[in-house]
Amino acid sequence: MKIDIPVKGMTCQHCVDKIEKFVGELEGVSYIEVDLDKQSVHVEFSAPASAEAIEEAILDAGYELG
Ligand SMILES: [Cu+2]
Repeated sequence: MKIDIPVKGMTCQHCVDKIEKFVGELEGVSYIEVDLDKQSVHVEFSAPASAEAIEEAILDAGYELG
C-alpha cells in the first residue's frame, strides 16, 4: 500500500532523519520519502504495518499530523 501523510513541523534534514528512523522501524515499511516543501511523508508498506501505526510513529517522533 502507498500513503501520503501531511505532517506539520518538519524543517530540515534532522527532521527527515528522525521521521525515517521512527517510521522505518515499523515492520512492513519498505519505502519512505519525506517532502519538506509539501510537508508530506510518502510511505510504502505492507502488513503488519498499517496507516495507523505509521501515523503513530510520526507522532512518537514529535511531529503533528497536518
Ligand atoms: Cu529539522
